Amino acid sequence: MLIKIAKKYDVKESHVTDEVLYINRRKFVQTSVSVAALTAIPALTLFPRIESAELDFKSIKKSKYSTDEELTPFDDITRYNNFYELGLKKGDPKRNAHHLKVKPWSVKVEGECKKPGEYNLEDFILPSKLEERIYRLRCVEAWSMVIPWVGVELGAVLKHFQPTSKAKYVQFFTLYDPENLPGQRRPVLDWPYREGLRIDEAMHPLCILAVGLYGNELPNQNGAPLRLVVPWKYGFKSIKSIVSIRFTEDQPATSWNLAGPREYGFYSNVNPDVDHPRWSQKKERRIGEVFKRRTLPFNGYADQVAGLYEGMDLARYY
Ligand SMILES: Nc1nc2c(c(=O)[nH]1)N[C@H]1C(S)=C(S)[C@@H](COP(=O)(O)O)O[C@H]1N2
Ligand SMILES: [Mo]
Repeated sequence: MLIKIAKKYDVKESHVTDEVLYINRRKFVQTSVSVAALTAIPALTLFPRIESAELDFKSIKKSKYSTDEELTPFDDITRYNNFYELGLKKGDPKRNAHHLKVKPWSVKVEGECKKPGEYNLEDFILPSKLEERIYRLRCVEAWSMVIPWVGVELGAVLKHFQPTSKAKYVQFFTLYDPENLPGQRRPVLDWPYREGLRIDEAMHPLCILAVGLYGNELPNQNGAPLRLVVPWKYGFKSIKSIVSIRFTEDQPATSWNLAGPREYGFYSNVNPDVDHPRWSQKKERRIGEVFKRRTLPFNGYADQVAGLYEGMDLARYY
């Protein structure tokens, strides 16, 4: 029997991406619940301030790790999103952005570390450390963008919490708030959304915790007030709206791996040689462009990160 729920957020199957459709079909079976341009803008002050934490954005440094590729326009970055807590269609997160309450916000730090506790953003996001990092983001759905993030190096933040020698991995969780977040009222994924990295991946200087983009605070739909950005992995590793960080000895569970273990591994490095079981990863469409481009190993960051995986069979550890 099919039961209709949450009518307001019902989606037609034709509106959702292949991958969600497929995952959802399995969920139907399991639960018997029907689920159904501007160019780069120079004047940063054009953008409305979106209130989150009280962070000072006055002195953002440029990073040597930035790409010099053409930026994806602000409008595309903020209205073409994946944030299933706010809906499954690409336009839903912007439309539902107001359902995410980002004030007040704190982050719980737990597990294998010497400084666990409940922190405010201001406790570990130091304004003097804020950098602009222009990174490619490559979604597993084979589209990509170039995004000017504002953030701090993840490794520096993690060191602040003093991980012990048992901390081999770090896991991140998005907030769980089904009363406010429409997407969490359905079993699309195992909520809350969670992700993880091996500790040496997390400590790599390319990993950042982003608090802004285009020189201003993060819009809610992009994961305000705090999100991970791991540029050499598929977009889904870059978990949004983080409320907890847990250091673990064992490899932690990740939402997409739980949802489809054959399709989404723990590592999820951008790898044109390992197809997703249902589509190729050889090419990608840069949002705003007509012709597809070749996808580069590690999303073009191979020189910096390939060493992390020396001796590993990346077809097995996908
Ligand atoms: N909490 C949470 N984080 C998430 C997601 C999500 O659905 N929920 N989607 C992921 C996916 S699939 C991608 S491609 C990126 C998209 O980031 P953007 O919308 O800022 O471009 O966020 C990732 N982080
Ligand atoms: Mo994605």
